[in-house]
Amino acid sequence: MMTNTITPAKPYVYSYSPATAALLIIDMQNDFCSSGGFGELLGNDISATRAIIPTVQKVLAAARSQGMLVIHTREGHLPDLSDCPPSKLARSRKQGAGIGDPGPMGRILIRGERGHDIVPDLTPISGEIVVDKPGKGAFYRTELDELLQARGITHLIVCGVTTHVCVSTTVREANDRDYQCVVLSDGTAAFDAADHEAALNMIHQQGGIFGWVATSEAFMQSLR
Ligand code: TIU
Repeated sequence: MMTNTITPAKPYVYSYSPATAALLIIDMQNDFCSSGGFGELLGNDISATRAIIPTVQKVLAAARSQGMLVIHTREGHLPDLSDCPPSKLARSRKQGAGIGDPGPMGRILIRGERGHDIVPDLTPISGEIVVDKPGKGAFYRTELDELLQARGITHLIVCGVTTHVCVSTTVREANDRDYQCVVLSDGTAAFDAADHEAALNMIHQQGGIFGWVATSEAFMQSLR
């Protein structure tokens, strides 16, 4: 099997085979990247999450051109809120962005609403997988682990938002399940740059305690 290497990477070179790797794009949906979505209603400036869309688009095109498995995730809840933890619901309401309440993008953080859609530039195509998740992590109450195992996937190239919330939670969950993750530093974003930097440091510190960090360019170079 072909071995590709991403270098530079922190804490050191990342090796993977495209046949057993997947591009995992976390929550690049209107609720976190567009005006009027959940992220903005929570009180955040969404310019940083919007700004990575062209970079993720390039990474996605590179992965597609190599036939790499692509998985998109979306955070959201069922219309009847039966999958929303009461404390998450209560905190969202207290913050003025009540999950399920009407908003500029439809009902906030609800499956099927416009806010829940992946941004137009990154719309999934046929053959790509979309995992809908009620939590911050992509493994909790989803089929992600089973579908990765069924395809023999061992390595995850991770993009998306937000670095310190859903990206970090997912990478931590993946690490405990023995998936080797590399997070793309310019293919991920948080609303606040300090949170983004801190989250990346927490991934690659201590010899890669949760995984690796590299740039999108280094990843795309590894595919050539
Ligand atoms: N996708 C994701 O990260 N969900 C969040 O709620 N992120 C925040 O930073 N709030």
